[in-house]
Amino acid sequence: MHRFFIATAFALIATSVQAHDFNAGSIYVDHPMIEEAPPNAPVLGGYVAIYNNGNAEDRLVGIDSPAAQKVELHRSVVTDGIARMQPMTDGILVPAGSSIWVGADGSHAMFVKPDRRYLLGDEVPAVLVFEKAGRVDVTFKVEERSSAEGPGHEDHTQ
Ligand SMILES: [Cu+2]
Repeated sequence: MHRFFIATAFALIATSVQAHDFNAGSIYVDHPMIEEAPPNAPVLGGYVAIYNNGNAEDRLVGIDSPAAQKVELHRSVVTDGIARMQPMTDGILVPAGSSIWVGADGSHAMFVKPDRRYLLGDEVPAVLVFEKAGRVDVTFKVEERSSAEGPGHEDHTQ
């Protein structure tokens, strides 16, 4: 009994210290982060790794955040030598038993008109909306620009 309590307490502590991954059924969300932006930046770029451990595909259809006027899924594409951002209106498919990174191939979550400036270490609340898994509460942590390298870097393995 006592040992169980201690183990539980440790688990709670570990969860609250790291608090950088989120579970919802077969969907596992790792390390949502936003790149630190200069003052008065009209938009913030968000990135996140999503794993689907189930045997049915799911789809990230949108992101809500009380900290921004709206959040759009974008992909940066270069046409005729000009970089443009295209809305990903169909969302992003997360195949069964697979993972995606919002950040790959120019994709990103664009937080439009943030309600204030967010600094390194700040947390930005958001809800990832999935077709099947539904609404998953997460927090995007504000990090330095250089850390948007995708899953597998530094602390992802811990
Ligand atoms: Cu964008």
